[in-house]
Amino acid sequence: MEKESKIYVAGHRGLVGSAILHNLQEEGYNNIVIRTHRELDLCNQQEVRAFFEKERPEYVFLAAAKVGGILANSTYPADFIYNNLAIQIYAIHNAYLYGVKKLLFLGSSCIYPKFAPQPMKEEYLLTGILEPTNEPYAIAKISGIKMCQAYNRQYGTNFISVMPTNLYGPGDNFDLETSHVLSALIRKFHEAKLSGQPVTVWGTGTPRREFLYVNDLAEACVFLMNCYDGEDIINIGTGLDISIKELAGFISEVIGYRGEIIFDTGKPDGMQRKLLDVTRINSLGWKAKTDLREGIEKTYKWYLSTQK
Ligand code: GFB
Repeated sequence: MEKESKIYVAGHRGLVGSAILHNLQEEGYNNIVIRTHRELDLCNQQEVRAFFEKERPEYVFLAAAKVGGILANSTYPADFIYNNLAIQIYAIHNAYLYGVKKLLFLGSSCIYPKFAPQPMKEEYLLTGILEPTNEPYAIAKISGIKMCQAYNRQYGTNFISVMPTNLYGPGDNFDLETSHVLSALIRKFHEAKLSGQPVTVWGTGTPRREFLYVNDLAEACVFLMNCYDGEDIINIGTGLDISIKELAGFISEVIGYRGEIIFDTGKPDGMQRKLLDVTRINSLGWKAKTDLREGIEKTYKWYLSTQK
């Protein structure tokens, strides 16, 4: 990308899109196109086509998606599969029709099989059954990967796909029903510290997850847009995981909560372990920078700033 290249960041108000937009601006890219949901409904075929016809972006970061934690995925499976498929189909097809030079599609680590060996290598895609709590979302994301590869093969486009691990950071969703674990626990521990009530953590606490600070992901996406042209998907993570119980301990320390922690085993655990093998991106020359404690502190600080 040149500093003056026309770059469309789809989903710039979301956790990932806003971090990518911020990174591009910091790096001096000065011809960025954005649209709010009200200005452009990415699930509307005509609107998406008209947008690409008018703006003709050279580069596209496809960070728009319907996302949520384990409960949201199990409660709204239709919304997850419909919205994600629709966004991908129209954006990827119009990127081809209107000559986009390169598109970066954001997938998810939940595309890998439920029982995949850990850490999960890129080649484990489609080698086993998926985790049922997020199968519709995973199927949509796998379709996005396959669409990028199919367009590259048939039409010679340059559409790459990246698979981020579980993300967190400023701008995350803190709604207790729909959020992911890290932001949910920040809110729960913060509120429990104020109320003196115990904290309820879902599941057994034994599942292990890898957490990547969203600004690191944004940096990796801009890095790959500039230096990776390939058919293969690329994992983006830290290569380190911790149990949900350890995460709860970590967050309680940062927040200064010393009360009781209850594990609600009536809630699903989801995948027992979900750790990405990051050999491929590391060998391209990128590594995650932000350690978990520092990332939690920054995210908590941001959360507190929204409470005033
Ligand atoms: O973050 P999370 O919802 O995503 O849950 P997944 C991770 C683990 O934390 C699960 C536990 O074992 C949860 O049961 N957990 C404990 C909690 N307390 C809480 C809480 O208060 N809220 C939440 N949300 N979890 C999602 C997928 O799976 O990960 C998506 O459903 C997506 O498709 C995303 O891929 C990255 O890692 O289980």
